Amino acid sequence: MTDNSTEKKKEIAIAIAVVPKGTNRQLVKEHLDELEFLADTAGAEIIAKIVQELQRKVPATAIGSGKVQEVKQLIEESHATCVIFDDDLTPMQVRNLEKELEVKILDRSGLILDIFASRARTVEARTQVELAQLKYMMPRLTRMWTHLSKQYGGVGTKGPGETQIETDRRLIRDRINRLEDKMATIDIQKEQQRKGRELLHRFALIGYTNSGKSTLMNALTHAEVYAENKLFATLDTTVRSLSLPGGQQVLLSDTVGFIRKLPTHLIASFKSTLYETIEADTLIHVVDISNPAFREHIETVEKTLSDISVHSHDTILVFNKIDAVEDPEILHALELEFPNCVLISAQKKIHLDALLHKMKESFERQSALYTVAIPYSHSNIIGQLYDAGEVIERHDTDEAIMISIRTTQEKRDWFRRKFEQFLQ
Ligand SMILES: Nc1nc2c(ncn2[C@@H]2O[C@H](COP(=O)(O)OP(=O)(O)OP(=O)(O)O)[C@@H](O)[C@H]2O)c(=O)[nH]1
Ligand SMILES: [Mg+2]
Repeated sequence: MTDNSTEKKKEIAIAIAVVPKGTNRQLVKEHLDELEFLADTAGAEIIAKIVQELQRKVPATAIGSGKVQEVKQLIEESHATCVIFDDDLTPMQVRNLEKELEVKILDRSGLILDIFASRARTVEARTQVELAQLKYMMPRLTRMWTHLSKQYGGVGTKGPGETQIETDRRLIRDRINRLEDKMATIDIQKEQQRKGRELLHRFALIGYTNSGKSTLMNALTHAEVYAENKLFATLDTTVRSLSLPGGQQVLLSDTVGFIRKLPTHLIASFKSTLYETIEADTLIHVVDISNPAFREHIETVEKTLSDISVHSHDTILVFNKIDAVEDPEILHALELEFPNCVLISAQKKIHLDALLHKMKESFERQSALYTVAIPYSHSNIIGQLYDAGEVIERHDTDEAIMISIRTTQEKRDWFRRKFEQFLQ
């Protein structure tokens, strides 16, 4: 797999955080460190991190005029080509700052979109990223920006009396419509692929970006999913089957990670990729405890889940990368604070058996035991029963084949419809 971001020439960038007066310094440092990691992933090197504490917001330029001059001087000294803000800027702020500083101005959302665009590999991911980019661009169109008609083909571009901006807006809207149609087709194809799998209990790996979801997926299923010490290594969903202790077949999915202030357009566009998460029976929330900001990461993941309407799933909290934590006291304290957590190392394959055991418990918690009597004349449906859940016992009598099966609540309706006449 090639990595586009490292092929690009390295940009030199200055990072800026604008925070209310009195904000916790450690927190600001963690946010700027994360911004640096994002910049690094996008191929830019941060040469200075600037914090501006403000009593009141500055609508025109985000930072005060004194700070603008300070940054301008720093740009001259360092030959920086870009300034990256940790918070989102308004289109007007970008325009004003670009005019003042004469370098590229990026905000956090723009940077994340850029990373997604350079890392998207499949048609689905590319379509979703482009959709998000266009929706992000729409309100940011300026008079200076007139290349669109060339980019998207100029058929019927200029209607009577239309300004260039209106034309560009219309072109973007047309493109958005086309991409949305394409996503609808992809969704239908995915639906087809899912057919036949819907009976299995589904576990979904979720968590902050770089927490180790793909490494864990590989350790549990030998899936060979791409894992790397970069943000957003994964932009697609991979599903693999897995046997729990006791032999129950279940599905495990690995998907895109979350981050603080994930642009809303991106979340909306990635609904299709996140389908496996939304529809999962059990979530496995992977947390990197070697990162000092892990508590904030947990909160961000929980908030993002609620944003995409994932509520009240059975969740297993997994603290990963215990091999990278030197003080065993920290691990002990975590176990006391989160009594239901599992402490693992996906990379070193430590305590994976404990995680599998928790997964089995979750499956059992959500399942119920049924007994079905299948007449010999219908023995051809027995295969489907084995797919529908865990067959606990099979007993052949003179009249029928008696099968005790454990299946999940979600499958119960399907199960009722299919086997009602045989249920005891
Ligand atoms: N020390 C240590 N490193 C780990 C462990 N698990 C994963 N990593 C490393 O953490 C980095 C990120 O791992 P991934 O599996 O790509 O993380 P992810 O959650 O899938 O990340 P995204 O797909 O980018 O959201 C890689 O460099 C892994 O080698 C672990 O148990 N211990
Ligand atoms: Mg991944």
